[in-house]
Amino acid sequence: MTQPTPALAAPAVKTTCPYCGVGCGVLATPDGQGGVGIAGDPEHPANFGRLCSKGSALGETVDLQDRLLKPMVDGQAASWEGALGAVAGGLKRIAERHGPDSIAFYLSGQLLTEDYYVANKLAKGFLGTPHVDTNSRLCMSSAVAAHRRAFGSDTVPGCYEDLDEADVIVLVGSNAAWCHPILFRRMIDARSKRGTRIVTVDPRRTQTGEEADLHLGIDPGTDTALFSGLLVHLANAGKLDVRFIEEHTAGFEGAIERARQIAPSAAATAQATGLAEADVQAFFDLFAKTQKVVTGFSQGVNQSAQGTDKGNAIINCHLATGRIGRPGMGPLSLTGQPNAMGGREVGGLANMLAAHMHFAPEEVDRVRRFWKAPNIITGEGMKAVALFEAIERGKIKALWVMGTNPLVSMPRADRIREAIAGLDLYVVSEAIATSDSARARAKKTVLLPALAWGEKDGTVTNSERRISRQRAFLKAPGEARADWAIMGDVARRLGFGDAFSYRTAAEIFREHAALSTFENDGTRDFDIGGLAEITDRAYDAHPPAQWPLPKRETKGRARLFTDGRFFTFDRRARFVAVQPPALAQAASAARPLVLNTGRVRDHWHTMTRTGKSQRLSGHRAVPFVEVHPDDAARFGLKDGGFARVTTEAGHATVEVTVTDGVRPGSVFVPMHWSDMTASDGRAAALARGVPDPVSGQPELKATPAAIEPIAYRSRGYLLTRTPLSAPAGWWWARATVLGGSGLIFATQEGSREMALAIRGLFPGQELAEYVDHARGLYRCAVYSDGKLVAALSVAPGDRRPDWELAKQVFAQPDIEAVDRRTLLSGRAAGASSGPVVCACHGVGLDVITAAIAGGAGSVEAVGAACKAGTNCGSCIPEIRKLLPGALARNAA
Ligand SMILES: Nc1nc2c(c(=O)[nH]1)N[C@H]1C(S)=C(S)[C@@H](COP(=O)(O)OP(=O)(O)OC[C@H]3O[C@@H](n4cnc5c(=O)[nH]c(N)nc54)[C@H](O)[C@@H]3O)O[C@H]1N2
Ligand SMILES: Nc1nc2c(c(=O)[nH]1)N[C@H]1C(S)=C(S)[C@@H](COP(=O)(O)OP(=O)(O)OC[C@H]3O[C@@H](n4cnc5c(=O)[nH]c(N)nc54)[C@H](O)[C@@H]3O)O[C@H]1N2
Ligand code: SF4
Ligand SMILES: [Mo]
Repeated sequence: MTQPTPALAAPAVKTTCPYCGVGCGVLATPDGQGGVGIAGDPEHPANFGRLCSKGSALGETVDLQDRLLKPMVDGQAASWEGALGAVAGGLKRIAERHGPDSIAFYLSGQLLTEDYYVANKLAKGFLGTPHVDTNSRLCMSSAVAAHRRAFGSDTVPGCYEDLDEADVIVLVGSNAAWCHPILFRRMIDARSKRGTRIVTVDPRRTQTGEEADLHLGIDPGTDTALFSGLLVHLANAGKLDVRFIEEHTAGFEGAIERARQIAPSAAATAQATGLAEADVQAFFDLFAKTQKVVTGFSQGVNQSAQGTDKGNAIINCHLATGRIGRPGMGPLSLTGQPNAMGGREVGGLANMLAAHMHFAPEEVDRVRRFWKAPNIITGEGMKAVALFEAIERGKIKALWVMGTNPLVSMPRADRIREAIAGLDLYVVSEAIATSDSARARAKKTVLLPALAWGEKDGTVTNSERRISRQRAFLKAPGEARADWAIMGDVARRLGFGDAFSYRTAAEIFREHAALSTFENDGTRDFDIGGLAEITDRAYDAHPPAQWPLPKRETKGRARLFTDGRFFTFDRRARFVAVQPPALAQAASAARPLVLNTGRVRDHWHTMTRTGKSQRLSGHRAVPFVEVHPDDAARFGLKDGGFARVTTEAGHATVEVTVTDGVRPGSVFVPMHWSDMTASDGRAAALARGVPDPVSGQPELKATPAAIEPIAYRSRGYLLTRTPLSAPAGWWWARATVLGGSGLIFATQEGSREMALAIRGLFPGQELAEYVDHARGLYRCAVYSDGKLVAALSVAPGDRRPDWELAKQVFAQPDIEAVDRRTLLSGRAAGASSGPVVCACHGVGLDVITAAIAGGAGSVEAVGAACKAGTNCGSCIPEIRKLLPGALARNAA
């Protein structure tokens, strides 16, 4: 097990944020009582002391509520002995009866490198199953495939400093303002310092698009046309780097020929992408005349049925201009998860072996010898979508899920649940007992309690190839153990003890580093041989470092391909002739809309962690669908009302947000809500997930969908000190509030029935009520020993509940008489501050608009007036949008 650092009066521990791929350094100061103070690490080169809203709120997520603290077998608490025996025994039996390839692992880009390494080694080298895939398949496998096609290796050529030094930053399919906030602030800083221009390419006008100098709101899925058009323009305008193309690349002729077929001119590009020709021309000119261009790309590119081609269309433009491997320029894949890159390094994807090696016979042999592996696999395994289909067909009998929640994140998630039910053995390594995937059941189900952030120890690699330490600063709670240690015990029970006798994370890291450099000699990009003999002490103290870091080097390299030499056999990069956009999502009468899915600012994925934070739960409290005003009119939807969204895969019922930020014909649903946090809000149940033919990454941004309004008789909210389950038949969403838990609900019951129901829920307690059944209104505050324990408000179904005021009152248990009146009247003595914009200081919309009305004319002035935006800055784009003149700065 890992060594927890002493908890009492401890100094700040340097660690790394467990959320996005920016990989910010965090200073964690444990308070000795299980809590922790959080600050940005001023010395970490990813963030230099800054943290976004999610990072800043980490302290609110380390409590033990809902934690899985004991192993469980078929719903019963079990000893470690019993649980490990069930896992090892089950795996052995299934391998003997059906062959090792009836066993699968589904891993995660949130595992530490050490955990990931052990899982991969156990499965691919010792159990002998190739079916090891990871949620990174859903995240950046198209970027991996595009890198490999272009560079011969999965290499991110550049680094964050390139963003500081760029003159133009193009963000394709990236809402960096919300998803990579600290990097986005670096981009905004570059704009203030050197006038860097920011261009966004996204069918939605997100907060990132709002901040951009030029926003290109393309038709969904048409990126290959845009970048083909750009390649043609660069050629026609004489902007090619002919020498670079000749000396360092191959395949230009085929690529340009194809590009000319797809988008021969700016006019044709405009036609193919749905953009105005002037905008296309402005983008082409800007790109052509600027040497220092970084093109950042994320899920609008990767999560696409043509994701790999989209990536290569972008890389083509950088190769054609020689803009790669030099400061301030290059393609930059923005990785999502904290250790997406570490997973690639160990070979966690089904089409990789280990340490950036694949399945050439000499590679297989090399890894076999290094691991002394008795059962090394010789070819690729199934990728996530195919893997779950094989589970459904009964081909896979045992599945071990680690650090991911596929019931909420895999496309066609309803089918995933059924598939799992048919497994002979389902093992889940989890930190949270109540996650949807931990609550699923198979013929035999084993839950293994994992250490979580703050308790575990190891390394993660961020988007710029920088390896940073995550360090433990809290005691291991309950019986939770490190994922690698759990796997080591299973391996021992299977008879592989010698190869898995690790006692520390450092030991695993050394082996991983040694493999990276084993018979490498510069043939493989991933080489951290310089760390292969790192001592335990040096590992503990290790500062963030970029790879490659080969033997005899002490400092990692910031950039690759500086000499124009790549990892293909002839050392030349490859242009790729991409396919024209396939408009697979062409509207049908039954499903006339295109469903896009993605993220909100303050939640992380399936909310098992950010859902614990009241600060982070304020910004968006319920699952929603964004609809353009034209579509709202067309389908009879009202802002704040409800809609049922249906696709061939499933359905969801969510609140409607009418906004012209989405295009007509396109709707957006966030991915975060699960059965744990909402009655019917899972975006993954809706996504159809057609895989990209090259990478196997499923399309999560374009599923044909239908939408219809749904009406409820009543709506309201219920605040309680401890979470309460909503009765069956309610629509509900749960959010953490200060001092307790909140439900926002809608029902077909009237205020009269609701009044009866609440009395039934709190028998014998003191109820203060406001009743006006004639108008469908009922409010109630429940007191126990004079302390406020619950508050309920019910109103007719056409009113969106506003609970900001009630939440403020509920925050303290001993409330004043005025506040008692406030709860019942629904009106404040003071005013409600409106929906939260600034999560750090809890500043609401109404307070910010009041500050602006009072004369605050800039982000800084708003900050001075009400503190909003003065801590992490994640809300600055939203504040800027509220300022007078915000609309005026939309020009190119
Ligand atoms: N707040 C927050 N931040 C996160 C995460 C989180 O859960 N919450 N998760 C992390 C992870 S794992 C990831 S992978 C990243 C994802 O980070 P992003 O990729 O920035 O986030 P998404 O919201 O998934 O999608 C980005 C954008 O792609 C757009 N898009 C859809 N279709 C197309 C298209 O055809 N072309 C183009 N050009 N754009 C399109 C969407 O409209 C959306 O605005 O975020 C990371 N950071
Ligand atoms: N519709 C739609 N679906 C999507 C996406 C989308 O944009 N749209 N995006 C996709 C992308 S890019 C991603 S990355 C995925 C993310 O989807 P998931 O990986 O499913 O989401 P998480 O909530 O991050 O799941 C991590 C799980 O690991 C648990 N956990 C936390 N710490 C530990 C630990 O130390 N050890 C172990 N064993 N478990 C731990 C958490 O409690 C949680 O249940 O979703 C994908 N799905
Ligand atoms: S940008 Fe925010 S979520 Fe991402 S690593 Fe930094 S603090 Fe964490
Ligand atoms: Mo991701």
